[in-house]
Amino acid sequence: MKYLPEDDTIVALSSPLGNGAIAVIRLSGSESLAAINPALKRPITAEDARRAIFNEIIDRSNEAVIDQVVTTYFRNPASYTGEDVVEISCHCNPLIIDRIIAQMVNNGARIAEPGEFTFRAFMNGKMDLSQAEAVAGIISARSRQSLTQSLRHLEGRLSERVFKIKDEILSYLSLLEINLDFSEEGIEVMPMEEMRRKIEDTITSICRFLDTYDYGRLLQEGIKLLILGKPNVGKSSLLNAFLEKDRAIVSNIPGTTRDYIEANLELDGLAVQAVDTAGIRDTEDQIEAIGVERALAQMETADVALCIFEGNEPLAADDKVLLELIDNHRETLHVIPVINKIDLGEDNTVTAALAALELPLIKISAKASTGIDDLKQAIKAQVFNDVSIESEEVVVTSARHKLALEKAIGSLENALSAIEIAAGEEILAVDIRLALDSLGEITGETTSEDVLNHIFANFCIGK
Ligand SMILES: Nc1nc2c(ncn2[C@@H]2O[C@H](COP(=O)(O)OP(=O)(O)OP(=O)(O)O)[C@@H](O)[C@H]2O)c(=O)[nH]1
Ligand SMILES: [Mg+2]
Repeated sequence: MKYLPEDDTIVALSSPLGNGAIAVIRLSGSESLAAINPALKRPITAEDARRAIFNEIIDRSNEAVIDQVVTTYFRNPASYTGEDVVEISCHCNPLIIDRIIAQMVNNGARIAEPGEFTFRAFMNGKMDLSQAEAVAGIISARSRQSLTQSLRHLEGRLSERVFKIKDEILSYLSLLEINLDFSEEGIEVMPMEEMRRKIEDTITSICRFLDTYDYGRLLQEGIKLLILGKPNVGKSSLLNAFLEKDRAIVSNIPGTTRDYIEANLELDGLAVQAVDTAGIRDTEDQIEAIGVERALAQMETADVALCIFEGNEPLAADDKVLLELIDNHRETLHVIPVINKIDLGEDNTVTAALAALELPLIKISAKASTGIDDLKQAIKAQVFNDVSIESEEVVVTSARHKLALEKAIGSLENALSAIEIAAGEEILAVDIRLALDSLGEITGETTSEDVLNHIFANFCIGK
C-alpha cells in the first residue's frame, strides 16, 4: 500500500492555496499532539477535545510568533480519520502555512499523500469505500443534482442499498450451505426451484439499480450541448441568453464567430457545457472553413445539438446543409430544431419543413430571451427521455460501481445456469459467493489494493 507506514502522523494544508482569509492545516495520527504542542503557546491537552482555542504558533528556533491561529483537537476515535486530529486555522499566506507545516515536520509529522486522510478514515472504519468516493464527488460536483447524489452516497444510502442486496443473497446462500451440510442425509432445506426464483429476484433488483446509471452518469459528467446553424441565425445570441450575459460576440455580420466558444452553465441542476460554433456555410475564407470543420467535428462528442433556423425567411441553401446533418446524426445524438428570431415573424414554409422532421420543435427569440425556458425543458426531456427517477432515489453515478453490479449479475446468471444443468450445489455456492464479492467491491470489503490506490490517488492533498 502506497500510504505506508500507516501509523505515523501526517500533516497537510486542507484548504486551497491562493487568496483567502483563512487556511486550514490538518494533522492526523497518534502523535498529533506531540507534533504540534512544542510549537504552541498554549499546548493542547486531552480536556481540549472538540474545543476551538485561540492560540499562537511559535518558531522555536528563534521564539518568533509565526501566526495567531485557532486550534481544534478531535480526540480519537471521534474524528474524521478515527485518529487524533488537530485542525489549525491560520491566516492564509503561503509563507505562514509553510512555516507552520515545517514546525510539525520538525516534530516528527510527515507530509500527507493525496487522499491520505480519507484513506485513513476508510481503513479505520469511519466510512466505507463508496462513502470515501462520495467525499471526492462532493468536492468535484459541478451541478446541484450531482452534489445531492454525492451527499446521499456520503450518508451511506448507496451502501445501504448494496447491503440490502447482499443480505438477500446471504439469506439463500446460508440455506444452500445447510443443504450442502446435510446433502448426504438427503435433506434439502431449500428446493432448487425456490433457489432459482430467489436468484432471479436478486438479478431483477440489481438491474433496477443499474438502470439508474444512465441518469447518474449524466448528473456526474453533465452534458455537452452544441449550438449549430448557418451564419447570423443567432447562435451566439442564444449562448448569451443561456448565460444571461454577453459572453460571445454578437453582430449582424455573418461569420462573426470563427472558432467554437465553450461555456459552462447549469440547467435545472444539470451541468451543461454549451458550445457556440462558427456558422455553417460553404466558404472560400480559409479560416472560416476551419471553423466550420471544427463545428462539425464537435458533433461526434456532443449529447444534444440545437439546430438553429431563422423563422422569418425561407430556408436557404446553408439551412438545407443543416437539415442533411440532422438526418445523418439524429440516431447518434439528441437533435432539437429551433426557430429563432420569432419576434420578426414566422415563415410557414420553414415551420412546415422543420415540423416534418418529427422532432421537438422550439420557437424562441434569443434577442428578447423568450422561449428559452421551453428550450431548456426540451433539452432536459430529450436527455432524460425515458429515465424516470424518483427525486429521493439514490442512483449509481460511478463507472466502477456499475462494473461491480454487472459482475454480480454475471455471477448470478452463472448460478442460474448451474441450476439449469444440475451442476451441483458446490458450484452454485461458488457463483453466489462471487456475486457477493463483486458487491463488496463497491463498499470496499473486497476491493483490491490497486483499485484502492487508484481511487485515493485521485483525491487532492489534504483530503
Ligand atoms: N430580431 C432578432 N434578432 C436576433 C435574434 N437573435 C439574434 N439576432 C440578431 O441576429 C444577428 C446575428 O446574431 P449572432 O448571435 O451574432 O448570430 P450567429 O449565429 O452567432 O452568427 P455567426 O457567428 O456569424 O455565425 C445579430 O444582429 C443579432 O442581434 C432574435 O431573436 N431576434
Ligand atoms: Mg456567432
